[in-house]
Amino acid sequence: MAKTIKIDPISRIEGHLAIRVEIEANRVSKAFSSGEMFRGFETILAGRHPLDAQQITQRICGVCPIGHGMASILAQDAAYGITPPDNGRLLRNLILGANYIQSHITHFYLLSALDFVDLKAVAQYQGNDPQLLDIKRWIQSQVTSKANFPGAPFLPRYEGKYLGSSELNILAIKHYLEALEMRALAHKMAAIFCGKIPHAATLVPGGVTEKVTALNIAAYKSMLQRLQEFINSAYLPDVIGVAGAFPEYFDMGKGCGNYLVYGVFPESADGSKKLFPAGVATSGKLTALEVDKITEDVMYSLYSSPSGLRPDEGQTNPSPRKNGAYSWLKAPRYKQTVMEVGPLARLMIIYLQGDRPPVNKMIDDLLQQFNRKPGDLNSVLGRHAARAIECKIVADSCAAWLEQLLPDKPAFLDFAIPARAKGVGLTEAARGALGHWLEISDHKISRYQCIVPTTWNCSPRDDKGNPGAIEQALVGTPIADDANPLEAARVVRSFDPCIACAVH
Ligand code: NFE
Repeated sequence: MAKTIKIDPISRIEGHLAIRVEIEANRVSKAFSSGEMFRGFETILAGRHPLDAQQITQRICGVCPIGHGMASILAQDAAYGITPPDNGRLLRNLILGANYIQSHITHFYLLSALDFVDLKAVAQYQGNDPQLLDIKRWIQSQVTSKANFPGAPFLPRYEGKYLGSSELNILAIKHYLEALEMRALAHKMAAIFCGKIPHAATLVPGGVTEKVTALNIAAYKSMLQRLQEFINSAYLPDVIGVAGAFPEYFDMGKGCGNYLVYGVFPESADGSKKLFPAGVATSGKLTALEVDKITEDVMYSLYSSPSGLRPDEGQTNPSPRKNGAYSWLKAPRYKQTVMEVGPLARLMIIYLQGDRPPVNKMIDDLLQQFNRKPGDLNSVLGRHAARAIECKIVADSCAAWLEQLLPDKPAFLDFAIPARAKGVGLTEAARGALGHWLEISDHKISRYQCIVPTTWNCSPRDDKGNPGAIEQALVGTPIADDANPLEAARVVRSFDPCIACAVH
């Protein structure tokens, strides 16, 4: 008989997620992913001035506000029929690029690393690094502490196999501490061009309101160089170190194998050429994105709105006591098929297109190092590696975009808001494909629908009963100890879920 384990809440992610798994013969046989709160941003937006949208939607999340601001101004660009000047396009890339770097470093070190790194190893530390000595003293004091939660926020934890080498553990803990500084630095770097972060002030339809000056280019550049050093000397090697110590995670967390990318970081004036191109890969076959094939099912979601609607006709009617429903997330589908979104999806589209040799080489080198095949990237380690490789690609591209800025030239253009209009803003937030669908009537927002990366990845079952991407990735996961379902937590965290976004 199946045994049920509930991880609720799953910690070290954004927002409130409950995972319920059924275990048979020490493996997950079924999984259910539940977003546990309703937020209602789409409802809040109805009746508002269209220019409120990029401010209000950024409040969906403190981690990826730039993604939401960007989707919102892209939807307005489309509705108003405007295209930003080159400076505006480049500043948008630089602001979003800084947000990606911040988000990926945060995810690996501050959210995921403690799934693999043994913090207790610092008790063996014999060196004289003041930060490590502080942590060592803190760990030692916690052993004898009478506090209610001795060791919080790091302990208690699921017990299981962690990194064995104390040298690697101590290096990783040092990088964990550095990552706190690096994420702050990436935030400061974004704020050079977006005024403040989180919740940028300068993102507007038609471009970006911050000026391009030699001074702010130089400031961004100096911060970017430090971040590039950290990515090259810590982040990438640490992911390789984890892969070397836990190679079995190339075989765990295998998802649906279908990838969806809207495309992001325009590199041509009309936006048609992108650093990460749009595309769909279904079982290894590439096709062009058809936006009107996206729908949202709600049979198992806590909404009374009709199921299977396209987002441009979407509705959000909460129904907290709906029978049989188990999540506040809707279930987005592309051609009624489950899709994974995120850094792995973005790299897989480039890899399958095959026209970017340096990116393919980075992926092939990684696979060769671990004697693995491209299909093995569909795994826990594949997602962590894709995020780290992407972080490097984005940081290096930011350096190139900086060089293309034209100081003292305009970064936005003027526009008029029509009485009636529709616009779709498709971009990629750090966690994957993000779309905002806007409708304006009588100069006000009459409909606003968001389909968010984690809504794709963490969705419940659809109307046909097909489990969502994370639900599928959990099936087959071996669980060595029911009381410490560390393996399941590692699978879920590899997707970098943000439920605050997903329920929006
Ligand atoms: Ni709240 Fe977000 C990103 C968006 S994820 S973090 O990245 O959009 O659903």
